[in-house]
Amino acid sequence: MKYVNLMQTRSWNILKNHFDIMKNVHLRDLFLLDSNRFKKFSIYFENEILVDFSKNRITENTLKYLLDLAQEMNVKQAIQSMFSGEKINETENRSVLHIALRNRQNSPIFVDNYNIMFEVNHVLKKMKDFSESVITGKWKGYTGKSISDIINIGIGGSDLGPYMVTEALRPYKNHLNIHYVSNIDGTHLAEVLKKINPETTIFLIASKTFTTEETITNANSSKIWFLRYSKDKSSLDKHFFALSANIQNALDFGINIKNIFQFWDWVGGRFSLWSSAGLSIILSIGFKNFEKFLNGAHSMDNHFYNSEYKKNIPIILALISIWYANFFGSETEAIFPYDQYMHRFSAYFQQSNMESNGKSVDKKGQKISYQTGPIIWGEPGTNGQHAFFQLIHQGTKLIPSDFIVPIISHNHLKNHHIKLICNFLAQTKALAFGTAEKSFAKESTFFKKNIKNFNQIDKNFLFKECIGNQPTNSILIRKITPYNLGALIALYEHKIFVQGHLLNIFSFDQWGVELGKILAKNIYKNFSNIENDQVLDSSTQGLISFYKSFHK
Ligand code: G6Q
Repeated sequence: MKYVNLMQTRSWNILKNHFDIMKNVHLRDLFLLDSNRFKKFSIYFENEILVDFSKNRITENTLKYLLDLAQEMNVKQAIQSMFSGEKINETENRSVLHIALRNRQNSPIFVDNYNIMFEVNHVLKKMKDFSESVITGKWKGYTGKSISDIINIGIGGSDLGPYMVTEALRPYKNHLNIHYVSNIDGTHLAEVLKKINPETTIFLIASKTFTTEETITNANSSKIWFLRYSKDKSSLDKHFFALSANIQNALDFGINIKNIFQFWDWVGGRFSLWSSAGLSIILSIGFKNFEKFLNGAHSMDNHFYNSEYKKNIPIILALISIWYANFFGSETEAIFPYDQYMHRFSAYFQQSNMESNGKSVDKKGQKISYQTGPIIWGEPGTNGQHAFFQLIHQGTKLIPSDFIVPIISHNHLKNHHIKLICNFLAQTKALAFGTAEKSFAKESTFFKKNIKNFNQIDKNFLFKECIGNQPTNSILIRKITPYNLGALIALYEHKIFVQGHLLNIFSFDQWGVELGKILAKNIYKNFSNIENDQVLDSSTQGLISFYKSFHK
């Protein structure tokens, strides 16, 4: 594929001129001028998901120019390259095929002339059989008891995704207790081990590389802990499983070949929840629900692959993101799920987007002169409203945000859900339109009580006014079902892909993360008095000496 610098496109120049007109336009005026904005700027996905992007600082012209940019940058061709298995992860010489893991049509997909769907289906079947035997109680531990607890040991991509989905789909959960241990801080593992019985627990060691320090350390400690009870190495076969692309390392660790659930180098860690790295999800919600989850993602893949530019949700959301980051200079994007079960959703996409698009060198290896990936953050609503929303309402920063809201709740407590919805509507309305000085005064109980004449000038008005003009996307979902969650995750994955393509960066490597893995290992040598040729800076050396002074 030809690499294009987006700043050298014709559309970029048009957008630059257009921005001069748009930069001071208020959303209030855009809505006053056009009563059809909602209709014009919203898209439905299968009557299950509505994406309303009308509360963005865009006009029909803006959208047209952005879509021209996507066309000029050949986004469709890039999508085809990914879906057909081209090695678009060039710095690691790998295909990027998480879409194959949910390719429910089972159409052949080739990597190095080999149809990978055979292996994908083989592992899926293996996960189905295994999960069913655990859930039904047929799988027995070393003392003959059925399994009650699952511990997933993994970090980053081997933790965040499975944990997020297991939490988001809690209403579909069976009797098994699922625990996630990621941190190398021994506290994480120790606290989980306190709660479980070794006779009825299985350990899933989730690591694509099977070399990650945190995971291997936690896995080793778990093995030692477990063997203290079972006192028999052969009992590991009933309790230890590997979810990995590195079969040899899993075998060396002592895992039985039958207990290895493979995935492949063409599955990026942060996109691996659809692979065997997501086995904990299947154990939590059952294979049938997992299939629905895959189906939802596959439908979104089809939407992404087939829809024309102007109806393509991931493409439009990516373009809007570029609009704010590269023209308005916004540095962050927030994601607010108005659903308590989705409390890890923002954290998951924080990794996904920031690891993918946090780059500063373009595909030709040249230093980039424009903004790349945004900082992603967020917490569930309404909690955030009582915390950091203040800064969005009245701070100095432009913060585009997504509100994700289920229409039907899984829990029918009187009035709760309607109040949640009202809060979401109120927030997106206030963020867009602000509070004009006088109307705020009229609605405020404080002012009603304290100020007889509303027209009276009070200097505090200045401090109470919210200017608005903060952009939001509202993503309404009929219900958070496995199918819809699958589609929603795929939507965001594809948005990240389009952002990366437009920014002309390699989205599927993560050399910064790899650096962290190497650095910590080297420093560990200093503690273990292993000879090494590192020259440490005075700060690091000073910190090490201070630490050591307590451990003499
Ligand atoms: C994800 C990243 C990173 C990775 C972890 C764990 O895309 O590469 O978050 O998932 O570092 O790696 P392993 O699965 O290899 O242990």
